[in-house]
Amino acid sequence: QQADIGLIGLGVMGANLALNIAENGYRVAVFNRTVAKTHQFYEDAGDLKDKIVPCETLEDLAKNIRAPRPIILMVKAGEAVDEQIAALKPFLAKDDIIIDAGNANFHDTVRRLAALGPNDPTFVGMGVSGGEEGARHGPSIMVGGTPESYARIEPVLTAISAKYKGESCSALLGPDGAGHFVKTIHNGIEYADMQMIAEVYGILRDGLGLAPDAIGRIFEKWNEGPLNSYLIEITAKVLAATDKDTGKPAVDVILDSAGQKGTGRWAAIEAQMLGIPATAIEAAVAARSISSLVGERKLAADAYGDLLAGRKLVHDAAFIDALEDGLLAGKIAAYAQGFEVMAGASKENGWNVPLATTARIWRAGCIIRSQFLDEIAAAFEGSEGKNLLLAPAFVERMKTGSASLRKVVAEAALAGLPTPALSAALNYFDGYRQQRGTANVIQAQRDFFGAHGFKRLDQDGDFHGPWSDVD
Ligand code: NBP
Repeated sequence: QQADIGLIGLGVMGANLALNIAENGYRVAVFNRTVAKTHQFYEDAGDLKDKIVPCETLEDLAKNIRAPRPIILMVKAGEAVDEQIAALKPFLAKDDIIIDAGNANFHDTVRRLAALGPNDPTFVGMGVSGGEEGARHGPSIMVGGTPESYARIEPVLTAISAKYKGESCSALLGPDGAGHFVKTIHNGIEYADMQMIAEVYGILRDGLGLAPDAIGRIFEKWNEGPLNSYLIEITAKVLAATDKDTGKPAVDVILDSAGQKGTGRWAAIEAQMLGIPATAIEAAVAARSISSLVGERKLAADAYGDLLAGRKLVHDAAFIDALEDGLLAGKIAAYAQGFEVMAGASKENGWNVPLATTARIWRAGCIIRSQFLDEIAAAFEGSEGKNLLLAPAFVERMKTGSASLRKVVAEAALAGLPTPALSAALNYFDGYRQQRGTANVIQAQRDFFGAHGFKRLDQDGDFHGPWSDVD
């Protein structure tokens, strides 16, 4: 019996996705560059073996899938994808669909689609989030492609995707690179969210002198309120864990240098290219870069010493509440930025990315999944194209939440504790709501040194200033 679908790449994500597909009743033909991994995967598949067809060659893989063939590529992003497409093409027909499910840069997805000839198979760029666990039991799936391609793979994607109150977390978000672009911004938002949580952890650790288990209990409590989310939940768990070798809290033996594979940086780069502020995401990327300067940070710590003579913050219930509220306000501003970048890219590329749907398919399965995204989805219903900060429900929240965020950022600054993402979020909010900004001075400076001209508040047209009159 031929398989319903193929999957190439039995690494962490591919193997789990293949088992998920099999468990949902679809027969899946699998191939991996290193053939031994294919056999091992089959041997370990247990009850699901009869739904899996292990293949040693790509020709074998193509023969074992019912035409027209959908084939998921889950290999390392970059050249490996181009190599696999080239190797696979000779065995495929026009109606087949290659689905790149890795973390591709959307520019590559657009290029790959454009490079296909009229008799080549179709190409779909699909972002998958949720890590290993999501791939196995239900990821969030962000698809870029034609409606025809999506219609053909929709049943299997719907079946394997995460469900939020019964609703599938898989959707077609636009043509060509739209799915991979949205996945990139998802990861950028994920960076900002993680960074803001880490900043609050830093305030609790260094500003209030709390131990990891005490901080963990605070996060655990917050997880029952409006901050309820996967990231808060795992942070509480991480803080409660004990290192087996030393008996110390696990977080206390982990080097404070964050890794990054590049998607957060791509999000910041794309935002810059579009000219759309994503300062909380940029701050989060930069914070990871600073974290990696382990040796230099030691030198700087020695050079500057404790500038604030160990100034501690006041530990009371009101400040803990402000941290909770402030973190939520920071999140609102950071998510607003991420959605603005998607709206901008959507406009620029003519994608028509549905923002409410995007928020909906992030409610479960992905790393930033949360109750909060349900509120974002509701805010975008009927008001697509508007900054989240202008949605009435969020205006109400920010009216009070911004005061908490301000308190947190101000207190942290006075105690010498870094809050790059939280303060970026606050500054974005304050800049965005400032009717009379300060760019009048910038325009005057530009006109002074470069005769760039400026607009006036009281007259139409372009003007130059009286700069020659001043010394
Ligand atoms: P792994 O490192 O676990 O697996 C990589 C896979 O790519 C293996 O099957 C490997 O084959 C294959 N591969 C490589 Br490497 N180079 C190849 C080449 N030149 N030709 C053919 N196959 C090649 O990665 P993973 O974590 O499963 O990630 C896969 C994709 O999913 C990546 O794009 C990643 O960014 C994305 N992603 C990962 C996560 C996550 O949480 N890990 C989440 C969301 C998306 P081999 O066995 O022969 O080496």
